[in-house]
Amino acid sequence: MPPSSLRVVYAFAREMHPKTSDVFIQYGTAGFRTKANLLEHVVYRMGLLAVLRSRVKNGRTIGMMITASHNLEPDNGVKLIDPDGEMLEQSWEEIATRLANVSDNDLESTTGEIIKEVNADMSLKASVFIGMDTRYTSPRLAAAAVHGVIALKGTPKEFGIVTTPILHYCVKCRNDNTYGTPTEEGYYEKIVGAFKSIRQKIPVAGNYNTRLYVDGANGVGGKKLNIIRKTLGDELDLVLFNLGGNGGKLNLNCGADFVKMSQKPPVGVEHVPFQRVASLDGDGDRIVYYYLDDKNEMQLLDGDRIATLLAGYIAELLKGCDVTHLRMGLVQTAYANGASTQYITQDLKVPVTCVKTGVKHLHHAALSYDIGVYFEANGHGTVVYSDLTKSTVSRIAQEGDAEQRKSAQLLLDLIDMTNETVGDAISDLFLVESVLCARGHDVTQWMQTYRDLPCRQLKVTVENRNAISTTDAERNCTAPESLQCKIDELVSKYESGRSFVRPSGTEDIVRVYAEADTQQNADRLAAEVSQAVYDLAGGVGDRPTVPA
Ligand code: G16
Repeated sequence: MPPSSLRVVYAFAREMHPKTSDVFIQYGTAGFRTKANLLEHVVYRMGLLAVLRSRVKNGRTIGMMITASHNLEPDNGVKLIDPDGEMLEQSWEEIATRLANVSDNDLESTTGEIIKEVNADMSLKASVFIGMDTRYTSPRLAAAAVHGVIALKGTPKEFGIVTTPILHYCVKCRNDNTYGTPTEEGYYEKIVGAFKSIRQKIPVAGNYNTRLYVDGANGVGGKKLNIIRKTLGDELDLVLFNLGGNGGKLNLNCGADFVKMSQKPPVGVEHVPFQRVASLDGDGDRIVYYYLDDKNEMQLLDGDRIATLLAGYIAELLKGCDVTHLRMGLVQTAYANGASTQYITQDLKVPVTCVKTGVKHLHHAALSYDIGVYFEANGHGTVVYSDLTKSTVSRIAQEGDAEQRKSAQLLLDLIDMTNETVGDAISDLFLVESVLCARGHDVTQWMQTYRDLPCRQLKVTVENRNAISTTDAERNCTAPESLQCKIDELVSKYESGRSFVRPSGTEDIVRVYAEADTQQNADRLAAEVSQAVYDLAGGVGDRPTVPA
């Protein structure tokens, strides 16, 4: 492609997707995310970038997902997906930010500079898969993405409304056909097929009950589960709520983020005591479970709890296979409840790595294990298996003795049921249901494995959230200067106290986390640390108050 053809990059920008705002936008925890009306030029430019990325990867397919995931309806965003179905390589985030922020007049020349810098061979074909969530602003942004791809002579393929993990899966399959078929139907066949296969081997037993309530967050995940529900027999009885009808708003007072952050059940679900409920987020990449007890109090089974459930069962199956040379590890972030980390290391005897927030960080750390289980407490996570693990387990499934073969075949089903590319609420739901069924456990038995330390998360609005810097997997604050000292002083007043702060990469706020021996103390500590953030980092609006 001669440099003169880059003129079309400017033409599309000027005529169809002009940059109408000077607000600086940064590639965050999971792509660009802000008010939908500030994003059209950004998404168009990411269409350009996706083509360059595809060419740098020798024409392998790249993904673009239009979504703001857990954020409320007025926001939107774009996540870029690399050829193996992972999040965009971090070294490209700076390039993405640069391209998103140049003026329309400089867009053509900046594109030319980036082509040289990344050494993109413009004569190669380029392929980009584009998906979107259910937001009313998504079709317009998806169209901008398509224009970006066309402007650099790439080939877009639109998947319409899909969950983020379905698009990750399709990208991976398009580039590696041993992983599956790159279609939504191919995804259902693999994940649901593996679930049906495992359920033929493990009949319902003990206290496990096949009924599962699901809060769909009024987003895409619930809609896809409604399709799956019709293909299920008596393996699982899905009762779906918050599917987007009856005026329900996306992620508003419902969904995984709401349930985890507010520690309250969602609206829109008809609760029955001790009934397991799974809550998804807006684009179907997170899941948490909960139930209401006989006092109508919510008991939360979050990402930490799912990670421990899966790791414990996988360890059991590995033992059944008589395999000792495969290393399993668990990856968490600073948000992991201290009690879960203690349970994993001391009871499960599985090593734990702590990394910065963002599945991109967890995913990479998990790849260093033969079996890497990674989950954020907010319910975002999956399991990755090395080639050695897959070949070892496949061999035992064929050649082992009867007991070994049984464990290996169950593990092969679990591997097939797992979307290894990214955290996936639907895949995780089937994994959890399989393990609970295999154990014959109800939610209370699942809950009994360890007792969470009471915790609280709060949000503080400040003038510039990037005034907060952190280190040590976000557990220590390095700026503003005096903030960490203040946090240490506050924490020292509480039994089992722990607290940290960090700027969100998806919302314009600072997140505050605190845990302590009682809920009252966790709530007080979180509020006191919030006040410190407000005072020392330029809080705006009302100063947070500390509960009496
Ligand atoms: C995204 C990321 C997650 C992260 C979450 C919150 O989730 O993929 O890894 O935990 O944002 O990030 P932050 O605390 O920086 O706002 P999602 O489900 O919103 O795409």
